[in-house]
Amino acid sequence: MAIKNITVPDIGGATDVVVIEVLVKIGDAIKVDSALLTLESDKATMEVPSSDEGIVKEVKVKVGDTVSQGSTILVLEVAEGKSTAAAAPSAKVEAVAPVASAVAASKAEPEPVVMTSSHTDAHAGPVVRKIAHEFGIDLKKVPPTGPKQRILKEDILNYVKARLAQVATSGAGMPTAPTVDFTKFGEVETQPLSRIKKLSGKNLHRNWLLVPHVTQFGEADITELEAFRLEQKASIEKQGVKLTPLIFIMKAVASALEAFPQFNASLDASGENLILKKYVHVGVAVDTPDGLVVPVVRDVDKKGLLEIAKELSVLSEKARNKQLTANEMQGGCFSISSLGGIGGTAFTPIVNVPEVAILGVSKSSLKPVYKEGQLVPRLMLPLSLSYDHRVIDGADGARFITYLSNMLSETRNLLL
Ligand code: CAO
Repeated sequence: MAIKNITVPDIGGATDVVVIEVLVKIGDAIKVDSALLTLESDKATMEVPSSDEGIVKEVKVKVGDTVSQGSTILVLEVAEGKSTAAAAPSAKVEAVAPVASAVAASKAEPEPVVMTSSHTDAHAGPVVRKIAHEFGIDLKKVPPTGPKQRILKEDILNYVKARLAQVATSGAGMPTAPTVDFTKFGEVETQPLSRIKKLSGKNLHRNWLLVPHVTQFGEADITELEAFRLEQKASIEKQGVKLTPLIFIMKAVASALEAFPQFNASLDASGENLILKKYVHVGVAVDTPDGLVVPVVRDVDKKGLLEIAKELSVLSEKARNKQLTANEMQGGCFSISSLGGIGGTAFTPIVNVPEVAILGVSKSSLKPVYKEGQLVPRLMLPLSLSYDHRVIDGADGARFITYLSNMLSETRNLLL
């Protein structure tokens, strides 16, 4: 090992140039061409590279000092035989494009001192400019903390860290949930998620993040509809078909989609156009032991109640037996998620992208309703309409659910 003084090379004849940045500290392992100092003269800023490779033993200058050619910058411990000649006195001062020049020098001779124009908008040295260039950062946006409003290396690194933290909290880069060892609290069993759950989980998560959801709640008086349904039920069941409230709801939804075409639509890839659909295909969420699937009943607007009931029964049976084809789950315009056979009063369904709205149906119940001057028991059906607020305004959401409730309240609306 040998000890060597590293000095300021030829800096174009400039003397008493101010040190505005010291880029190394004791203990640093530096290579030939590593940037050591940033100097600033009246005309320009310049970075001083190392002429040797080794470990920094002592730093002889600090910010604010003035240096000239030959001033000692630091003391370097260099490996025997690795020491090069003193920094070539011929080292040039060049006014060059900062980023390109920082990487252009040959390793065979000391890298020329690089100057940057002091007339650029941001006040920063070549290393900072190189980082900014590589990360596509606009230096004007980086708050400077160096002397004379100079952007230091730490400034640009802090800026990058702050931007990354911003992205993480904005949802684009989701923060991860902590890993917990549940066995610390009691006995546990690990059960892998089904393939369907894994697939639908990803889609639900994406839809939840992508769509600004609003859920509009409503109630339909289905007293008459239920009386009609019970009248028909027995004869229809003889044909092996179940006439549940859901079939009437599908028919009412088809009518509402025709009345409010923006609900029967999708945003195009640019997000700037609405694609209005001239067909009415309705998806129905079906609960299976492996998870949720959404088969699609096509042309609901053109089909009668019995035909819809038959199709839904075939599709839900296929869903539960894992026999649905990809085609039977594609092309939906709007989805219905019915928990009416189970219970609950209301919920907030997640829009099934690229659709723009979904209807949640809960269990109907008898409620006292004030009608024509007196309280009467009516069978009320809770409805929850979630929609994509980028496409549908609150007023239209309320109009859609009101229309739907009126359709369901007047049975003949659905039969005509
Ligand atoms: N209010 C009161 N009763 C209702 C009702 C409602 N809104 N909806 C259905 N019912 C009754 C039915 O009339 C039926 O009773 P009867 O046998 O006495 O006639 C019973 O509840 C069961 O109905 P069903 O569930 O078999 O039939 P459906 O047509 O209502 O639903 C299907 C079909 C496939 C949608 C359903 O079986 C299903 O899978 N539902 C779950 C969907 C789901 O999980 N959604 C959540 C998605 S979000 O995670």
